[in-house]
Amino acid sequence: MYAQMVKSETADDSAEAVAFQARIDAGEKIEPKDWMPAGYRKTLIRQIGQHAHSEIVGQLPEGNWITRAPTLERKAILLAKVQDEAGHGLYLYCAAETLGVTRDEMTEMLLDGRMKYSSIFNYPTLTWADMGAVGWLVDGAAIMNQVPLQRTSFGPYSRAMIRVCKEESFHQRQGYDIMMKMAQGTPEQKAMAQNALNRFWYPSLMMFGPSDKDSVHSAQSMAWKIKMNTNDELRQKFVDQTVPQAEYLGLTVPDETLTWNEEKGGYDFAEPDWDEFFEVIKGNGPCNTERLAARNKAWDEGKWVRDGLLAHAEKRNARKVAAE
Ligand code: BYC
Repeated sequence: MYAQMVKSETADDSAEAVAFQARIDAGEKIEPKDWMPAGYRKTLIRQIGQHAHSEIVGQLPEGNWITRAPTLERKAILLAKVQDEAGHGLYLYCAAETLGVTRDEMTEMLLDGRMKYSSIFNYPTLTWADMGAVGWLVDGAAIMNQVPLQRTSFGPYSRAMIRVCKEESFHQRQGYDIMMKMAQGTPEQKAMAQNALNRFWYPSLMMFGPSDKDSVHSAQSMAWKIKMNTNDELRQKFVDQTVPQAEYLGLTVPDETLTWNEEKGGYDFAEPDWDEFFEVIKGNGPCNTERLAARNKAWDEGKWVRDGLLAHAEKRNARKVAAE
């Protein structure tokens, strides 16, 4: 169905485009110097760039708790996780740079609102239990999306995903471990865990993007294997995986309509509030202003470092040229 829709929407029947699609259909990887349609390049820059920004902005809600982690061990683990997110951002910026855009250009587009980052990071982290919920649900949703992306058609993106997924699995387990500890703790700790689940459940479902009928990019992105599944397919898999985990914790998913559907072999569940989702991605979520202000501050305050590194590189280069 998707392939038919795409064919009628795009009219590029050039020999190059036909050969390109044949390579994708045969499961070949596309490498940076290969010919690619302008739309393929543009979509990848948008998606990989947005993904990279999500990793970097995603450090903020968790960084908020590093100084307040309840034990030295928890602090060390959280610190390592937040550092991993920075690393993921860097691999992804590098992957996007192979498509002809610089990291500085992408950063400027993030800072002035031309590029997005994941909606989830516009929600606040109010208690320590939120570190559990973020690791368990947010990293869990990220893995659900990213495991198939290890097979995505663009070589540098798929290779970056392999490493990212390994680290995300550790992140999810550390989140679940926090939830487990709190759910088995005092009644107050269990209530904090339940409250975190209540607040992060629907925003986590939103991470997969709008429902398929409203997803503007899915058809073309799937034909190009930039996306491997639809938004609704991944959301369903996430719910099916996560509900038994919540039951194991003794916590309740905040959805009274949740029921197992024998026929489809999955849960029926309530959709998130899509009006809220579209407001958040337009910049009107609870923390959008704060997140972008933090990134702008870091960018402005890091200018002297960037300038210094550039001046140093220019001097070294000039010395090298003079010596030759
Ligand atoms: N947030 O046509 P659609 C992580 C936008 S975090 C914001 O379905 P697409 C991490 C979309 O960009 C996860 N915007 O789009 C975990 C488009 O607008 P534009 C980061 C969203 O691209 C812990 C419009 O809505 N992962 O890893 O086919 C700590 C229509 O949507 C969202 C990735 O980025 C959203 N949730 O599908 C730290 C994975 N959803 O661009 C970090 C790679 C949709 O036309 N990305 N929009 O203005 C993807 O797989 C896809 O881009 C999406 C959306 C599934 C997210």
